Amino acid sequence: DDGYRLWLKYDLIPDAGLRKDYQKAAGVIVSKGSTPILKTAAGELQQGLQGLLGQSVPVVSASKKGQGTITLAVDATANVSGQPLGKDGYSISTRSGNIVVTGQSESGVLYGAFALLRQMQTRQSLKDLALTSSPRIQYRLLNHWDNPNGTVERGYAGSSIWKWYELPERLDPRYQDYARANASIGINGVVINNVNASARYLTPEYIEKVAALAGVMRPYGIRVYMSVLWAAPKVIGGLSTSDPLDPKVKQWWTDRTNEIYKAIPDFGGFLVKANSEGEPGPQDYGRDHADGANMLADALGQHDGLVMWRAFVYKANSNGDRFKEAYQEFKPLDGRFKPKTLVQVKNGPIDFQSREPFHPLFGAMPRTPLVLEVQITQEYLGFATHLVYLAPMFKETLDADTYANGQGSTVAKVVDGSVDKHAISGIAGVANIGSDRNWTGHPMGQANWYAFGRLAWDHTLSAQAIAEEWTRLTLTTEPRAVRTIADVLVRSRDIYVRYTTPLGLHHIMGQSIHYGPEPWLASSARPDWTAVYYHKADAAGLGFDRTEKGSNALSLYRPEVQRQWQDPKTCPPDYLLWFHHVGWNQQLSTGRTLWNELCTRYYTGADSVTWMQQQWAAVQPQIDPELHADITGRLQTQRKEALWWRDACVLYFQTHARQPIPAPFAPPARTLDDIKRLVMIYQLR
Ligand code: BDP
Repeated sequence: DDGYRLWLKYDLIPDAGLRKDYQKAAGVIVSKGSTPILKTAAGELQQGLQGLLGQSVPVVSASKKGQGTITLAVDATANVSGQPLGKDGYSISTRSGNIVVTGQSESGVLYGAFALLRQMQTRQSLKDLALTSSPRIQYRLLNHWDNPNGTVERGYAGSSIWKWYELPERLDPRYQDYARANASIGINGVVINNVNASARYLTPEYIEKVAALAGVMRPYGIRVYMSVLWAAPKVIGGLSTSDPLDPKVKQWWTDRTNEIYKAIPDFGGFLVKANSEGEPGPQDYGRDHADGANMLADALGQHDGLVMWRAFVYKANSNGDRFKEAYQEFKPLDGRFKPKTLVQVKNGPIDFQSREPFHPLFGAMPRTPLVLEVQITQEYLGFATHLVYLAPMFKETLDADTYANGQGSTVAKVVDGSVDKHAISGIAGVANIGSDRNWTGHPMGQANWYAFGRLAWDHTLSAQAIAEEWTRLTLTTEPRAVRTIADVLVRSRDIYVRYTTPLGLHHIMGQSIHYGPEPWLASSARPDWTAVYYHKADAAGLGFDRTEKGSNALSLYRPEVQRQWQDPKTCPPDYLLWFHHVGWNQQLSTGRTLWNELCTRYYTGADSVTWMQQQWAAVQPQIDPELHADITGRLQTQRKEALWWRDACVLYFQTHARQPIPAPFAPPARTLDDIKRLVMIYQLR
């Protein structure tokens, strides 16, 4: 198994009895309608059933009595619970022995068809089906950080899957496989290029190429979006300015937008990174983010498209606390954004670290719909080498309570629009997909793509349930192995945090590649790109004081949230060093001193990788040999590197704490210099 088929394997169901039941139920498909998306739904169902049941199931206009029939139809009212279906929702029911899949829209039918296949893939009964499901978030997008030259920013699975030099004439069959994988988990939009955008995509030549991709995505209910370079009017438009209030600039964007919609009538809209990390933006002309976003919204005019404006901003040479910057820039703009403009906010205030407190903008901009942006690609979580299942991390943010509108105003409910009654809602995941045969480099990275889609659809699903579902679809249906693997998945992110950044440490990774430890990093192009800026280790203790005695970033949260984190004695250990500078000998709620707790977490975290290896070894008989060997090898690397992280961090922090490694742990056998050399090698050009 080379992993190419992802969770859509559709191998023949070995249990002959079960297969027979399914075969009886799936004699023919009756599709009420023949639009492209409905055709896709019927085609996908046929393909899946062919594999699972080993029988070809015809699509007919009407079935005969006694034929097990699966009916596909758009019907917003016909649902099993008596509730009207939400936008793009579906329901699957058994009526007089036949299966009926209805969707609120064509896309809903397609999602229902995939859900029905999932029932069979996970060996559920098809008798008395009564499933209803509607997405809680309307725009469920992948963000590709893919460049025109084929590289992928922070991508670890080969190069970009888009072959710009072959488009629009040649359509790699992979594009369709990509679309079906996304549609099967409810993803309905794709930003095709990096937020550090090239102006190329706005030229007629590239619009044609993007249009060709859109043509492949369309029958799967997926719309394409573009990241745009703010300075494009200057770079390719021949204008002398990109000032959003300049009439010529406005006209230029309006013309480009019209051109795009002529080629791509269902174009999704624009994603913008502006005045961030050196990217140009409206502030270059004394304007603000709202001026920029609104100008693009005007350019979109009557077209059905969105502007997603990113809040990932921080100024060069800021002396304060980077934690606060996005909040300070964006909060005052609340209420200034035009309809169809959303502000896209990363899950945490710094930058996709392995654990961050939720971004304080969630709940702070009630008049602006906020898109939650998470990173599926593991930039700060071990690339495609470490097994880290991200659903627990996504859930941690989604379930965090902002208290914006009283208790229960979770980030998920801010994002899905229910807290502030927004008509539009969105969520974005930075894709971990590349040209590797198995799409994601680490085979288990597929689970992160999958989990993102499932949570974007329904944020109330648990990380555990998704892990089990994905494992059954992808690796094995044997119950014990499923339990073992799901257990490893669910615990993996916490294990990673323990051996890399326990207790709320953050941003102590290798500076140029963001891989491996570099807590000693003290000078860089900007202070907030160093590690010491964040951990603030000294002879007294460790951690960033963000209380009122320090940067007071804590004050950006509601009082209820502040109360959870403001006292170092009661602050949960996972967030401790995010908000406090804690004495080395300070006793924590765990009963250990800070120094002892820190060492304990590094050591037990690294040892837990051995546990993961053992668990993986135990399921070997149930797993495809090629796949098993692949992951076994990666786990060996992970163990080796967990030991680097452990040794680097305990040895480095020891230079400040000046205490021995506590029993029962053995001090590292190597020196800090040994480790520094290793880390240097990895960052050599
Ligand atoms: C950081 C990445 C950088 C991205 C940036 C962003 O290191 O490559 O361009 O985020 O989100 O995490 O814009």
